[in-house]
Amino acid sequence: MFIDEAEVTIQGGDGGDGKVAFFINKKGPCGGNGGKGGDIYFFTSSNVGDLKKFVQLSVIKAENGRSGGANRRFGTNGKDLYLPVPINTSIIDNETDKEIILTDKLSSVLICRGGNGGLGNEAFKTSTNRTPRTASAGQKGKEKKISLVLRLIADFGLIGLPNAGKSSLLNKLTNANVKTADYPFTTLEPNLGVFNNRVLADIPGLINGASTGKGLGIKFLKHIEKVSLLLHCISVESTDVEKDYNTVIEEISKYNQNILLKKTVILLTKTDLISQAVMKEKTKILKKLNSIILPVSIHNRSSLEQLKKILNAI
Ligand SMILES: Nc1nc2c(ncn2[C@@H]2O[C@H](COP(=O)(O)OP(=O)(O)OP(=O)(O)O)[C@@H](O)[C@H]2O)c(=O)[nH]1
Ligand SMILES: [Mg+2]
Repeated sequence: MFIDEAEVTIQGGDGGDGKVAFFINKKGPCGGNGGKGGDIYFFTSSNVGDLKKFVQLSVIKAENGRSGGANRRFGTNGKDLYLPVPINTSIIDNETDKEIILTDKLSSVLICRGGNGGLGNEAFKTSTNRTPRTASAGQKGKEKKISLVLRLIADFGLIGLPNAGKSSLLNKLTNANVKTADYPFTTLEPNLGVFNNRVLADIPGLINGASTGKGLGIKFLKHIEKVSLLLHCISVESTDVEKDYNTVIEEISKYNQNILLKKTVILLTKTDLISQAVMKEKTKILKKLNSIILPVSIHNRSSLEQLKKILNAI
């Protein structure tokens, strides 16, 4: 299953304790400091497709620093932990709500610090206390509860009601081969395909009430937040194309109004099922809602070529 959200507790490594020790002959203190606990970094990797790994692990901890030793031996530092996530993963601190998005520009970031090592007794030596029996304990590593949210990196996003023909278009335009079928909610998870080196995302259909969790809800809308073009699919089978359009727009606006500022093409889909006259009538209605309307059918090659032209021009 494709996992695009995860919650996890991360812990920096604990610092190692300082050591109490004395030179055998010379009597003076020689306890070394403890090593620093490992830090936790996140970095982006194109080899990681989703956040599955983080759902399986509820706590991730970096290595602890080692304790200091006698003869001024410092404890080894705990190894830093580098955790790979897909590009465009947001890391949200659940306590402060602070969010960092790991894009391809910000590729690695320190999220959780390990604790400092404690001081060995040599560090406590003063002119008045030449044989201190004190050492300090290593600091605990920081602990954070974080949410990871993956926002897929797509250039184009297919949206629309269930059964509008979104996945069929994805298959026709790209190398994808996803399931399409004559019933709503065939697509349960986002699908991606590549068209001329750019990524087209197909997300599950939205219905009235999606913003309150109806159908599959609006949780997949995060994946189209970054697209540069929306392809809003409306089937010619609809008896009220304007209503279909408004249903989808309303649900999106309840999630994030900024998505609606994106350049949009309305695709009037499955045009092979109706006459030219009916198609013109429906196109006219949609013209009032958006400047670009393109009638398409997966069985009409020239309509698909026109769509490709539009994508290439973005
Ligand atoms: N005649 C005709 N049928 C089409 C066309 N495009 C899609 N269909 C059919 O319409 C049905 C729904 O297509 P899908 O691509 O699964 O629709 P979807 O929008 O992805 O649906 P959900 O995943 O449920 O949201 C399938 O039976 C397709 O074969 C088209 O251009 N012409
Ligand atoms: Mg689909």
